[in-house]
Amino acid sequence: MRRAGRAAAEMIEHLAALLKPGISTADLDDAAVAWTSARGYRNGPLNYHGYPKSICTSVNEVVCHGIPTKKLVLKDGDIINIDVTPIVDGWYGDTSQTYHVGTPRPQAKKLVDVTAECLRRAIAVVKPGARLGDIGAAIQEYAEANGYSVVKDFVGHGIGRTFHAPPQVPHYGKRGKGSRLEKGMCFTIEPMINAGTWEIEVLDDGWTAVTRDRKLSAQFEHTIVVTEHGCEILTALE
Ligand code: EYF
Ligand code: CO
Repeated sequence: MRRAGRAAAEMIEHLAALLKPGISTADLDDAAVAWTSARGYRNGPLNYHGYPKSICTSVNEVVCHGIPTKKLVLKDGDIINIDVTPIVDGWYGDTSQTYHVGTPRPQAKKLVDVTAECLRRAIAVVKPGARLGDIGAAIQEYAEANGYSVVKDFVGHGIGRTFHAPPQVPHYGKRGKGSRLEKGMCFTIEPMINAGTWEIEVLDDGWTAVTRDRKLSAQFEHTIVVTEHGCEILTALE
């Protein structure tokens, strides 16, 4: 899992360096395929439940599972979440980050910064004996204190030799509630935070989740493992 997590972190850093106005999300998918195949890795999303591409690219009001396409050319001021899951010797490493394209817009900057802080606060509460509700509460309290809402339709998940395993990890909840965490558990935390309503719709392509009010959404994701006294972020470079 350390190797898979490190691969995911290096892969997303590689793709982020390509971001600029004028690049299409299909260009990012092509670069992802080149990066993984050069190393003998595969991409978890490709053909997963029939998903047609190797990464997810979710722009502006897209909450998650945006499908890379030549038709979507990034422009100055956009935000884009890139979500990668390389498979290394059968192990999955899943991470995503939201980036500004060109010059950040102030409202987008606040949303992206708050979402990153939601993930940091969630990771900070992870240790043996903590509960899943402690993770959700850390995210929900900080997001709502900043006037944002938490997406409820998608959750973090156990991960290892399969992409999605128990437990489900909601990004909302109550402290002291839910299952207890145990040393050795590997799972993702991947809060999706909306500028407006928490409600989402899925577009006619059957994959792309967008905010119901078409306001901005941001997401950050890490794969972590619970350790004796806390946790290790497997998808961080440092
Ligand atoms: C069955 C999918 C299935 N799921 C998760 C499957 O990186 C991910 N999360 O952090 C992630 C990426 C993909 C994914 C790509 C495809 N799927 C998506 C939506 C609905 C669904 O229903
Ligand atoms: Co992911």
